[in-house]
Amino acid sequence: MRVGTDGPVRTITLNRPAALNSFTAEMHALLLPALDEAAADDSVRAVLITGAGRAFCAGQDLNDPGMAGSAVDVGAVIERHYRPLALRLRTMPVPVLAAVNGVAAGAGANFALCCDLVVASRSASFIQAFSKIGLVPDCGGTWLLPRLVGRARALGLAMTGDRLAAEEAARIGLIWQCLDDAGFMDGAMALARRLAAMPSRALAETRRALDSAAGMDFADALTLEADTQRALGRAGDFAEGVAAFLAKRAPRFRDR
Ligand code: T3D
Repeated sequence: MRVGTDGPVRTITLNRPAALNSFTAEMHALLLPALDEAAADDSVRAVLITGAGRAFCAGQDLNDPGMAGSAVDVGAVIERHYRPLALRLRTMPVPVLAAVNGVAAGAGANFALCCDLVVASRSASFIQAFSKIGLVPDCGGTWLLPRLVGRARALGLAMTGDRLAAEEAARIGLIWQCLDDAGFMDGAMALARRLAAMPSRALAETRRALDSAAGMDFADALTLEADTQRALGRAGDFAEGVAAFLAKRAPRFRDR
């Protein structure tokens, strides 16, 4: 795995291209601490995750002796690695962007979908590969898929395991945007920099409020909005955003 810094953007590149960046126990042991470290570093205001080579991530490495095979408790693997990873992504204090540069399969697809924004290159694709090996979607897939694209499409994708092209993924709302292959990483980095210049705390609260409201009735969601706005209204970024608007200048957000 490669971890880099581009101003306020922390970049994490899955780096096992020969095996399409599939997850091993060793990779998990690097990935979660890298996210924890980005979360703890106040200079980081956005995280961009991508893959080296022609793939984003092919999910679980089916050859990894530490994690696959009939003797392995697959549920324990999920509890040990994928659950903490998914929860970490959904509680980051800054926005997380998945730049899906190629195929994203199995837990690799849902790992991307756990991120706040997903952009994919036109040649990329998403595969819910689980059904082909006798499993159900994991890494948050059962929760995310129906919420993103509705039950009919979620079941279609999960049961068939068919490849979904990036353009179609954007059209049906599975991801944010499909970008041309040429200049893909520049486009993704430009979006990450844009997010990094925004009020991080408000963006993280936006994610939290949307995720929480999904399990609430309308009245409770309105209460959550009021509570969240009350807290954000007392924070520095709100004062800065209003002051910058009135002074017709660019804001300098600092809260996290
Ligand atoms: O413990 C547990 O298992 C629980 C956790 C489960 C979570 C999961 O993610 S389950 C789903 C696991 N992932 C898959 O089932 C996807 C398997 N891969 C594929 O279906 C295909 O590789 C792709 C559709 C992603 C890409 O196809 P293609 O034709 O572009 O590439 P390829 O030729 O199949 O793969 C290139 C190489 O990567 C190849 O190695 P080789 O022959 O050149 O030495 C292939 O074996 C390797 N590779 C691809 N995916 C994986 C992999 N090696 C290990 N694990 C993989 N998941």
